[in-house]
Amino acid sequence: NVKSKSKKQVTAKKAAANSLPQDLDASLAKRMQRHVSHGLGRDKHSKQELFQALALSIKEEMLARWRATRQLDSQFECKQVAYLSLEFLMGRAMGNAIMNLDLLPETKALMQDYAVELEELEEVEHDAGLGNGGLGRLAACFLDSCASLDLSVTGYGIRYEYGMFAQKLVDGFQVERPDRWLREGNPWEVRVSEHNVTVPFFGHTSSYVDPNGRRNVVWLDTQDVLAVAYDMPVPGYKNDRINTLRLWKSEATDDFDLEEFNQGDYTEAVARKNLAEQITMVLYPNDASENGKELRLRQQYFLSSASLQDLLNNWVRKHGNDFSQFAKYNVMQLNDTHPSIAIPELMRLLVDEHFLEWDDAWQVVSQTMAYTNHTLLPEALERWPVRMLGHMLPRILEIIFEINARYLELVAHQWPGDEQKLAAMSIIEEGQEQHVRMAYLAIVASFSVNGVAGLHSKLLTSGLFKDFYQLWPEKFNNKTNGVTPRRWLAHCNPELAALLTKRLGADWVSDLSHLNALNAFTDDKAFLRDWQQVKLNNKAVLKQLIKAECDVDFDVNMLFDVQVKRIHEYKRQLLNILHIIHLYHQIQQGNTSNMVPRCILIGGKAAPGYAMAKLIIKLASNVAHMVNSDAEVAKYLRVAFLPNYNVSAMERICPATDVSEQISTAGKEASGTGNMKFMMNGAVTIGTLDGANVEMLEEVGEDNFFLFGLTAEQVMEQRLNYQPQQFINASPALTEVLSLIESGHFSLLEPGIFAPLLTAITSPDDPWMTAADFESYRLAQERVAKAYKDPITWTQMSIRNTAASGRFSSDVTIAQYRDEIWRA
Ligand code: T68
Repeated sequence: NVKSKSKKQVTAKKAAANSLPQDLDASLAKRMQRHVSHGLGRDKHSKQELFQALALSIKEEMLARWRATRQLDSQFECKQVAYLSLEFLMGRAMGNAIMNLDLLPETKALMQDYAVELEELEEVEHDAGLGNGGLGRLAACFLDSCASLDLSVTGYGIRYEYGMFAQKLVDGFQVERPDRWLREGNPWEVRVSEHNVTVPFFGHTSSYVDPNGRRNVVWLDTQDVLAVAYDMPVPGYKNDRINTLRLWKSEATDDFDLEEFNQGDYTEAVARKNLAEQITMVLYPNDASENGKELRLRQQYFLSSASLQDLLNNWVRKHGNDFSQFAKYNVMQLNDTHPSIAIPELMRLLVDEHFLEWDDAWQVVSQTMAYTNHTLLPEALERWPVRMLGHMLPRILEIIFEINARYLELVAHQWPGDEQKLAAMSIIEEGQEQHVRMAYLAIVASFSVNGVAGLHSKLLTSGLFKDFYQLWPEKFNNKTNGVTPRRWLAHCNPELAALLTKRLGADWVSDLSHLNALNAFTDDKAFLRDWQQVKLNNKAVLKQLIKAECDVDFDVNMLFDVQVKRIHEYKRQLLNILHIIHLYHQIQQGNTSNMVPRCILIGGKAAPGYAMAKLIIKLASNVAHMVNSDAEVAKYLRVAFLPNYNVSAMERICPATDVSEQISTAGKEASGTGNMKFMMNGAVTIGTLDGANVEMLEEVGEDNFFLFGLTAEQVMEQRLNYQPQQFINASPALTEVLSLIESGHFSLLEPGIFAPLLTAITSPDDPWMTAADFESYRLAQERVAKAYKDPITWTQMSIRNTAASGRFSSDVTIAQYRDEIWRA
C-alpha cells in the first residue's frame, strides 16, 4: 500500500501548475538550440559542450515545476521532512531525469539533430560521488522514492569540492586520486544566496540575566563561517513533483579575521579565508571506521547548524516565534549519527536565539528527531572527545552536559542505586579522556530509532542498545532498506525493462510488487529465451567494460560471478579470493570434470588508511594476474579486479551478473543494498544469513538462493572459543589454498607480502571467521556450478529472483518511513 494521495492534493497540484506563467520558449529543442548557440558560438561542439547544453535545457524544463512544488508545499502546510546526511551518493543525474520527466523519446529524437547518441552524452557526465557506499547511496535512493511518492522531503547535505577519491591500480596496489567532480561545472545546481546563513565556531560562552529575570547564555567571539546553499532538483517519477537536495558550501564571511584586516594585513587576511573554505573541501573516505578528526566534526556541525537555521527561518517567516506546532509540521531524519550534533544545535537555537524555556525546547527536539543506525561494528560508533567539543563548540558542549544530567535522572529512577548502569548508559564516556557517545545522544533525543534490516534491528535491541530498549521500547523499530527501481532496473537495464513492460504493462516501475506476476511465465519457453537473450546482451556490454578497464577477456558464455562493494574484512572478499585460488588449483590439477567456466569480477575501494583492505586488493590483483596468464586455466576461469567501482559502474555490472556474492560474516552487514540491485536484475545470490539477505531468502525461497555459513548466533557463540586450525585441518581444500599463498606463488616478486592475511585467517581472534565458513562456502559454490549447467532451471531461478524483489523497492521502505515514523 505505497500510495495514499488525497484527491484534494492532486487537484491542487494541477491548479498550481496551470497558473504558472507561460514559458514562451518552452520546447526542449528550442532550449537546446539556445544553449548551444549562446553558450558556444561555434558550429563544432564537443560531447562535453553538448552534454552541458542538454543538461541545462533539462534543468530549465524542471524550473517551473520546481517552483510549483515549493508553492504547493507551503500552501497546503503538509509535514516537511528534512533528511540530514553527510553523504548523498547521487551518481549521474541526466538519464534519471530524462526518465522521470518522461522526456526519453523527445530527447533521443533531438539528439539526431546534433549527430550524437544520447548514451554518448550520458557517459560524459561525471558521477556525483558525494558518499562512500551503502549509506550515501541509500540517501540518494530515498530522495528518488520520496519525490516519486509525492512527499515533501528535502535532502540536506554538503557540497564537497572533492567527492569519493578515484581509485587506480598501480602494480596491483590501490592508489588514490582526487575527484574534482566540479571541474567542468555542475549544470544541475542553482546557487541560492538568499538562503545564506552563518555558522559559529570557537569563542566562549557567557551568561546574563535579562530584564524578565531569565538567565540567558550568549556564545561570544565566535569565528563565523558563511553557509551558501546550492540546490539540486530531485524529480519524481512522472508526477510533476520536483523536490530539493540542498547542499551547503562553506565560504568566508567578509569580516572573517577582521582583526587582521584592521591591523592592515590585507593580503594575509584574504589568504586566510581558506580556513573557512576548507570545511566543505573533501569527503572523508572512511566507510566503516570512526575518524576522530577535527575537520570532520566541523563538517558535521556546519551541515547541522546551516540546515536547522534554514528550517527555523522558514518557520519563523510564517509563524513567528511560536514553536508550539513546530513538531507537528517538521521531522528530521538523521542518517546515522553523523548529523546528530543537530540535537544540541536545535536546543541552542530554540533556547538561546528564540528564547524558549528548556523544557519547551526539549519537547520540540524530542518530537522532531528520528535516528537511523547503519552499523553494529564498535569501531564505527562515533565518539567525540569532550575537549575537542569544548574548544570548537563550547555552547554545544554545555547543552550536551545539560541533556545528559536530566536524562541520567531518569536512568537513576529506573535503576535505583545502580551506578554501573549509570556509567554504562551515560552520554558521556569516562576514562583517560572523556568522550561524547553520539549514538546515545541520538537515542535519548529521538522519538524513533531504527535499524535497516530485520536482523540488524533485532541485534540492536538485543545487544548494542539493549538498555535503551528496556527504557524506551516504543522508540525502536525496523525499516528494511530498499533501492529505487527507476535507476536500478528501468534505467540501468532497458532491455529487461522492455521485456517486463511487454509482459506486465508499465506499472511495475512505480509499484514493484507487480513483478510477482512473472512467476506465471517460468514455463513459457519464449519468455525464457527472451530473458536469456537480455542477460547475454548485458554481459556483452560488461565484457567490453572489463576489457577496456582491466584488459581481461570475459566470455559471455561463462558464468558471471560478481562481488562489488567497499573492501572490508567483514565483507570477506578474502573468502571469495580463497575460493578462486581453490578453483585455480583444481584446474591445474586437472580436476575439471564438474567445473563450470566462470568469470569472476571483484571491485571496490579501500579506505586509504586501512592496510588490510588494501592488501586484499593486492591479493585479488595478483591472483587475477596468475589466473589470466595461464592459457589452460583461462578455459575455466578468468578473474578481474575493476578499478574505481562507483554508481555508474554498478549500472553496467548488475544487469550482467549471474551470481551475486553477499558473503559477509553473519551479524556484521547491517543490511546491504547491492544485494537488492543484483536480485532485481535477475542475479542469484550466494550468501550468508546476514543483513537483508535474510529477507531476500524469505521472499525467494531456499531453492533460488545459495545459502551457506554460520548464523549470527553461531558466530557469537563460536567466537568465544574459536580454533581456525581445526577448520583448516578438516578441509584439504583450504589447507592447499593457504599453503599455496604461503609458498609465494602469488607474490613471486614480493616475498611474504601476504603474511598478514594468513596470520589473520589462522588467528583465534579472527572476528570474521573466514576459515570457519570456507567449506560451507566451497560446497555452496559447487551447488551454484551444478545449477548453472542447466540453463532452463537457472533461468527460472533468475526470473524468480526478479519476481521476488518487489519488497526491496525503496518505495516500500519510504512508505513505511512515511506511515510509521514521519506520519507525513
Ligand atoms: C552501510 N554503511 C552498511 N557506512 O554497511 C550497509 N560509515 O550494511 C547498509 O546497507 C548501508 O549502510 C545502508 O543502510 C555505510 O555505508 C558508511 O558509508 C559510513 C560513512 C562514514 C562513516 C561511517
